Amino acid sequence: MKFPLLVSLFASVLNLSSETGYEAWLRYAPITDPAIRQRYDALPAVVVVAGDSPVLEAAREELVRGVRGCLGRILRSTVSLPPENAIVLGTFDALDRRFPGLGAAPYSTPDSFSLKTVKANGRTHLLITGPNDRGVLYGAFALLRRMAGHEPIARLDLRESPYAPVRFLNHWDNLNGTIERGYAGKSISWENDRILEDLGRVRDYARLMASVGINGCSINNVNADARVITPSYLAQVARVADVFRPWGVRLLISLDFASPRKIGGIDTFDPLDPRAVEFWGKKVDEIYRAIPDLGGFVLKADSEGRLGPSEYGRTHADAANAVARALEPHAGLLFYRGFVYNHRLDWRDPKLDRAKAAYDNFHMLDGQFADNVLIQIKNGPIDFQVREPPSPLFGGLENTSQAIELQITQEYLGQQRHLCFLVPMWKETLDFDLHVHGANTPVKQLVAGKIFHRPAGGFVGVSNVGRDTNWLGHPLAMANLYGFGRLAWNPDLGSRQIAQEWTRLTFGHEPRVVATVVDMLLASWPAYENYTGPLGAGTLTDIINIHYGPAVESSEYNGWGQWHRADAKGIGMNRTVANGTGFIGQYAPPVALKYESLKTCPDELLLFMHHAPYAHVLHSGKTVIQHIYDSHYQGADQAARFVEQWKSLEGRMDEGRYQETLARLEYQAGHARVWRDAIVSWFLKKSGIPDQLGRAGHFPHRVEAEAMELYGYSVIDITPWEAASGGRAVQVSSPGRRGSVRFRYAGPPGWQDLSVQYFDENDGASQYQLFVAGQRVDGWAANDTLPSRLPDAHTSTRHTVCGLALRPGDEIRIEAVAQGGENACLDYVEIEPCPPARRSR
Ligand code: GCV
Repeated sequence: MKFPLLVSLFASVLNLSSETGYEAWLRYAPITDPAIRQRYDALPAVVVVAGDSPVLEAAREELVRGVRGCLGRILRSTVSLPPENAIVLGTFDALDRRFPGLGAAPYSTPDSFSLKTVKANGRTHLLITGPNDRGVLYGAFALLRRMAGHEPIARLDLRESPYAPVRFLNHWDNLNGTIERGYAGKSISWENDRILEDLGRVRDYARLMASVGINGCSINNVNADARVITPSYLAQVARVADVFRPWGVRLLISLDFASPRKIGGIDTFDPLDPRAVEFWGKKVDEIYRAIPDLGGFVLKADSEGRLGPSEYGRTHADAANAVARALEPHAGLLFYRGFVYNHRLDWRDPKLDRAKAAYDNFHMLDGQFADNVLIQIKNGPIDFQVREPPSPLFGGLENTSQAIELQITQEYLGQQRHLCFLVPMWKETLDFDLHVHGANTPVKQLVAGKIFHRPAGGFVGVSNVGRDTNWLGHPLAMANLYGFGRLAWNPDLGSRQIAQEWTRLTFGHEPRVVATVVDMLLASWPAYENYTGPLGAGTLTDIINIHYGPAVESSEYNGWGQWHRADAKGIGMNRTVANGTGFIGQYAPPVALKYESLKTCPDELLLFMHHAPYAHVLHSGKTVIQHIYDSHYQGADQAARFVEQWKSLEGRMDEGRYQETLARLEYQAGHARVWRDAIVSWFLKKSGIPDQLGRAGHFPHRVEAEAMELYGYSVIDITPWEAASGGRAVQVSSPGRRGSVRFRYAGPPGWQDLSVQYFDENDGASQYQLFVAGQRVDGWAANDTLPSRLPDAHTSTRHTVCGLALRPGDEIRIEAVAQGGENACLDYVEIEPCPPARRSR
């Protein structure tokens, strides 16, 4: 660090005591700059609430809390208008009744709000109003967001309405407390088949949801356990609904479609069988007795092994309507998932295509669904890959309501170990014009029901926050939850604006921090795409199970249909109408024409739409194969740059979040190299075409572990082979579970960084020590919890020791003690010159 004194002075001015991330964007950090504080001098000291609902009470409490946090002032609460300026909270009706003459002009869209400064009887009041209590609550949060964002609030006259009525979250929490595709600890609601006793965290989560306008949340996995709607569970689930309620969040439940048979005491779940119909009628009435304001249900049927209407030869409309009709009297909604596909496709048949499934299954049923059914459609036609076109089904439903499903939890996108800000990706889909009937029909308008005037519609985000203190594991991942809420409220907001808002609220207003974090956020999805899946081919990860590290062939030769068809000559799915699967024909002509032709298909989706030879020249002027090489090197470099960018913020934020983020970014930089090397090596071997820049397959700074002197170690093959340098690694094989590897340094004398690439499985915590010329220079434990118990692409990781003064002939020795199921596997050692900047410090 160049100016330690300056930085520490700066830190003390900013009061940088450690934060955990638990408060997320609702920190209400003290405003210390007098020029900024002055903006709030005229804020009234009194808050008046017209009405006494729990939601209004939450709004009042939040205002008191926020103003106290930002300004250190405690607002006085009253129920009648005081003889001084006041903040007045209430619905338009209540304000009109209680304080006629204040001039709150009504506005009818549910959940909308108005913030208005009015003059009455010589006083200046700030009115926070809306057509319903929830709108008032959102108005309170909006005011506080402005204040925490250091924006002026004088002479306010602001109105906002949500873009769509549905702004919901889904959770894939299992009743035992685990979370399918959750990467931040256990469920905040469930444990051991019960709802947790202490729902404090659920309450704080509901507050976070409300603060960005989220108004519904399902709390159990779409791979649903039928027991969730049995009486003993319902009583517990109702407790969560009670905690959500003051925050205007309605609870939803995921259903098992086979419930009539599994828990209903009948031998059928045929949606047209009167006994099943009767089951749903009675069951839904019973559920609403327990939770009168239930938002409705989410239903995954006939998908990935879930039972559904196909069991009886019935349609998805039959299935949906059987449940929806029972919901109708209660004004409940049924979210029927469009994620229906056959995962036992014959991979040898070039005409079969999983991407076609959603449209094929639902388009022909358009108009047959009850009005309270929404088809919940994933953003792309496959499954949350790093790059997909919009699902054509968004344009295929004119007489059926729909909602878009976006994934906040980063299943295929780095599982919150990698930084990947998803708002720009979501916006590409939302802004995409599907040209339905040749008209201007962006996805956001279709899903909101604006184009075909549907009664319902909107946005669903798969959240999967967990019990990690900072909710999503990576301190920067909460930008995705925030961004989802903001886009669901207003999809016209820009990615940069959302990134800036979030950064300011989360890390404060120091200009360098804001600029750097925003830059990193905006660069992160392109970087992740660069080092994972090129040109729309898919994420190139292990698709069978973990969905994390590279595994190029895992998507091939099986029925899951995430094929990219890479072979010795080319890569990509031919989805053309002319001679491919015909998927492109599911789009309206202007879109289909663009994708069908190699001339107009955008590079980034080329391999989603076409099978192209490696020598095919892209619009960028590069060949496909050279793009694969270049983008992977570029992406890994970008990931390395994130570390340097972050380090430039040291001392400019609290130590806790600084260090936690740094650790994740350093890990990411190492894993991005694993990705780079795996993909590049695989394509080099498969295509036989060399990298024009000579990088692929050449690792001049690397010494393979299998080429070292081994003591108590033996060589093993790694699966998939591209997960390890040279396809092989070494593991401890001595009965004492100890071993060492050695080699002589043969490079020039000088300052060097030495990286040990090893496998940190989650079934042990092996110990390593590094010796250089007989001197112990470092030691560490392989005690991370990466998502595999094998030495593979998910566990390959890197430990770097910087600034070693190496001399030719030095013995480099690693001594290891294996522990648990882990065999202290080593892949290679890489020795690279220290960057000059670091050397000079
Ligand atoms: C909840 C993907 C995920 C599954 C998930 C499924 C779905 O296939 O890998 O874990 O199941 O999507 O969305 O239903």
